[in-house]
Amino acid sequence: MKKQGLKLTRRQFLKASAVAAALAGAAASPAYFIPSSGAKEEKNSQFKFVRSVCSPNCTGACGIKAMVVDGQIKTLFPTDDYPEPLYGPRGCLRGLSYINLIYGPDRLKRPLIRTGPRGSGQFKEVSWEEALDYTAARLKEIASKYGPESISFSFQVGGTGHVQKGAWIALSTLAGWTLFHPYDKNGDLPMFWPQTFGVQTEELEPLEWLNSRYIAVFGSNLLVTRLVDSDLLIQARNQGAKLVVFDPNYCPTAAKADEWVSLKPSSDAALALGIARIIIEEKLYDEQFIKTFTDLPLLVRLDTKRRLKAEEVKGLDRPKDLPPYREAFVAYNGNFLAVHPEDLNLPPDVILEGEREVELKDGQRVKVKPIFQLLKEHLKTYTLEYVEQETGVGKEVVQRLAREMATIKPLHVIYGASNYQWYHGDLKGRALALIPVLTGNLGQPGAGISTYAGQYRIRFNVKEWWFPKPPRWTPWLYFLHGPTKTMTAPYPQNGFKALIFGWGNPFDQHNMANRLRDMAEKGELELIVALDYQMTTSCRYSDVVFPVATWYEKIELVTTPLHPYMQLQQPAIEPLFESRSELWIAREIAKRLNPQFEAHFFPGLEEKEAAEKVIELLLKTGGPPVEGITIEQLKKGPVRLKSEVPGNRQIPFYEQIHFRKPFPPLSRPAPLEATAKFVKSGRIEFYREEEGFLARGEALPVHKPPFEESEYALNPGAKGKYQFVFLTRNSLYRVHSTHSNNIWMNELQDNRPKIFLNPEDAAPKGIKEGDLIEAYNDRGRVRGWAVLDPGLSRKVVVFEQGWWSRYLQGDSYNSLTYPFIKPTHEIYFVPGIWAPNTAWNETLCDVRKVAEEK
Ligand SMILES: Nc1nc2c(c(=O)[nH]1)N[C@H]1C(S)=C(S)[C@@H](COP(=O)(O)OP(=O)(O)OC[C@H]3O[C@@H](n4cnc5c(=O)[nH]c(N)nc54)[C@H](O)[C@@H]3O)O[C@H]1N2
Ligand SMILES: Nc1nc2c(c(=O)[nH]1)N[C@H]1C(S)=C(S)[C@@H](COP(=O)(O)OP(=O)(O)OC[C@H]3O[C@@H](n4cnc5c(=O)[nH]c(N)nc54)[C@H](O)[C@@H]3O)O[C@H]1N2
Ligand code: SF4
Ligand SMILES: [Mo]
Repeated sequence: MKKQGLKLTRRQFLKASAVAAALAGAAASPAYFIPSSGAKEEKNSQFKFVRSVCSPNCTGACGIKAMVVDGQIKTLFPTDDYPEPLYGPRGCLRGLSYINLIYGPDRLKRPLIRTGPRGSGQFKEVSWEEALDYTAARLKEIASKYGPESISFSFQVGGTGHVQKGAWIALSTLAGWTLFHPYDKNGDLPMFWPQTFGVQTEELEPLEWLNSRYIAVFGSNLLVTRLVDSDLLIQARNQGAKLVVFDPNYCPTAAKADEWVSLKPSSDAALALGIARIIIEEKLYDEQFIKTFTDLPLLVRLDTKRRLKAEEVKGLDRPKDLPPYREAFVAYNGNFLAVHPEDLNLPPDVILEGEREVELKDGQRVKVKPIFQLLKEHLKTYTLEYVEQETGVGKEVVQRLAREMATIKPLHVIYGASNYQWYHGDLKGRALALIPVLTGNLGQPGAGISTYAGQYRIRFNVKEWWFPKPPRWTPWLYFLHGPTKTMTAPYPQNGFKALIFGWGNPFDQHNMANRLRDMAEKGELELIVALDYQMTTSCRYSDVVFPVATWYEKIELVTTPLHPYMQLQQPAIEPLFESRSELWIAREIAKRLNPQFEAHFFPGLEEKEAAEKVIELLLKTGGPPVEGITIEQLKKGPVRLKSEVPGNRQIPFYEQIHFRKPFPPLSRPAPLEATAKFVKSGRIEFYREEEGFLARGEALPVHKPPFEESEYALNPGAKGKYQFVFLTRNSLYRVHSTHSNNIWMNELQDNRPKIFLNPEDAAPKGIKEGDLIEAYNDRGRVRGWAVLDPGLSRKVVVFEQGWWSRYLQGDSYNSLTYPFIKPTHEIYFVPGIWAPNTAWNETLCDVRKVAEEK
């Protein structure tokens, strides 16, 4: 096994040089389809540049120009045509070497049907007719046996694929299949957002970083994961903003900061609550701001721990005009006042502190306190001593940072994905949100809290194309874990029997505890269908593989949360071999399932024309953000989406803060009714009174150490046995598993997966730099070559996620992880907005040296 791994490495090197030579025009490698001659030599050739967009699951969404000669892409260039030049030039080495994937040896050529066991990679090539007929017949059979909801469709990040992904979402709704939302599946859903602000996620656009004076980054490696925009972070710093990075590890972003604060893994909530205590005790908070925009003045009954409602109080009533998702609570300014949830103007003399007694309608008298008072009492625990003990950050440092953050404005808090991909990631976020909110840093240029993860965001109305029928969603974690007693999402009566996936590689990226492989190998899933352009690990586990067109071979409409532009992917070349667009494949399946379904997909039109029709439809029905945008404009270059902020800037909660609109703003595609119930008071809420929160002592943000409610609860034996955190951060050389097989990227990494650990942890285990080692636990293992990094936190093992299993001798790095479900994530269910979020880093392991076969 190990020997093979090394041989593969050597082959990779040979291939790398062959292809580098081929690209230089010297020789052609049989495995690659790239043309052999360079552009200059082709005197009579057809030569053009086509502007398109790089669209992996990376928030860059970089405009890329393809140089095409005689129908073949020779080079990909970064673009520099953004109306705001600071957003350009865009493009990184991954995106620019995508050519290695388009023409690479893993490129799928023709539809495939499996012949060997699942995972064996044994397939026969078939015609489209055969593949489509076979798939449709199997789908019909499964739907009639178990119900259509037992068929599931998993896609990725809607924002980069309104047209093609939309086609499969639409087909799923027409056929009655279950959809998995990518955002919680990826672990990218920061659950503190709906819990505190009632929204899916909000973030400042990077141009706003230049307006900040203080940027506090909690576990977000922007220099790697927001590479093309990270120059703006450096520019902000050069203009005088203070950049502080809180990270257990000395990451590249920490290296560029004014200050790196090393804290223990998953201790951010203790730190944030310690800072909040100082802000409150030293009266550094913005009193008017918190009275207007937060729930802190609202009263809580000490007997029930619930907020006091106007209709309970003698002499007060629920206002007549309230929508059902709103609630009028009570505040006190000498009198008890009903607080209208849609009117943010409270009298300025409302009282934030103290305890009172109130008479209820039934004559009962109960004690009440403002949430601010409860918070102040609660924070007393977070003394400098306690914070130092929990986080490892010195008392003086905490005190100084708290005062800086409270007084230097605008303050921007960035809370990264690896940091909330923990079981208590929501608590950390609720605690961190206190810092900008207490200090009134919200809704202003350069101020706020942002998360920057994934491509989840739907920025305009997509209903007409995506949802011809109401969709049926279930969180992905239930697919792996099975239903729970506390779940509020629908679950198919007969379980899941089929999985169709596209735009993702779930068998590497999501097969937590090898559950997905088990489901495939044991036949629990009767049908697995893949849509991809290359033979990934997941395709190998599939029964049918549909070869699709790459980003440079089809039309697509793209937006990203990271910059506010809408862009077009425009085809530079014809789809290679027999690959087709997903829209075409969806239409062919639709036709075979039920001829009436086909009508939704512009039958009779060529795939490109149909895609353009879809874009016209989306622009026509997309609502205010896309008003006036035309496809002709988009063909020329990026167009800024509209918003109610001056200059159409992306400044979260601008309308709430400046026009006093109630919270929350809309989180598309969910209607307001679905999300407004998260913050019934119409305000930012730090107090949660649902039973699930009360029962766990999480009514207010609290610090809880990792593993107690997850790993140790599941497997008490893990305590003591596994003492290392298995941290799977993102790699510079890949976008998740995309570019895992890009020979240029792999050459830059010595073709070797790495496991990083602190030299002091390595020494007692006899591990030296470059040794082959493995991280393991009761569920699985992953191997890599040791890198001893003194900048890493002690008792942490870092593995950069995304390697295909074939580079790991068949193991999956995700075999160590487990689909823990936090019950507070199940209190409501709104797909991708309030749903159980995956917590990759809530994983313990040990590490050991393994013998390397020569
Ligand atoms: N190059 C590249 N860029 C990408 C991606 C990619 O795969 N490759 N993926 C994109 C996507 S979809 C996502 S979701 C984002 C994710 O991007 P990020 O949010 O930047 O996530 P990570 O790189 O996983 O981790 C960021 C940092 O969190 C730190 N960290 C881990 N645990 C803790 C903790 O408990 N406390 C603190 N304070 N820090 C902690 C880690 O040490 C690491 O330095 O990146 C996007 N950009
Ligand atoms: N342990 C651990 N696991 C993780 C993470 C972690 O930090 N730790 N990170 C998680 C996160 S944040 C994310 S976002 C996920 C990402 O995981 P995935 O969403 O699975 O992302 P990729 O691995 O990049 O897979 C994308 C696949 O889509 C294919 N593809 C690209 N373009 C197209 C197209 O136009 N059409 C079709 N049909 N296919 C296309 C690519 O070839 C590739 O195989 O991974 C998650 N998994
Ligand atoms: S991989 Fe991401 S950052 Fe790189 S070019 Fe593509 S979209 Fe841009
Ligand atoms: Mo992500």
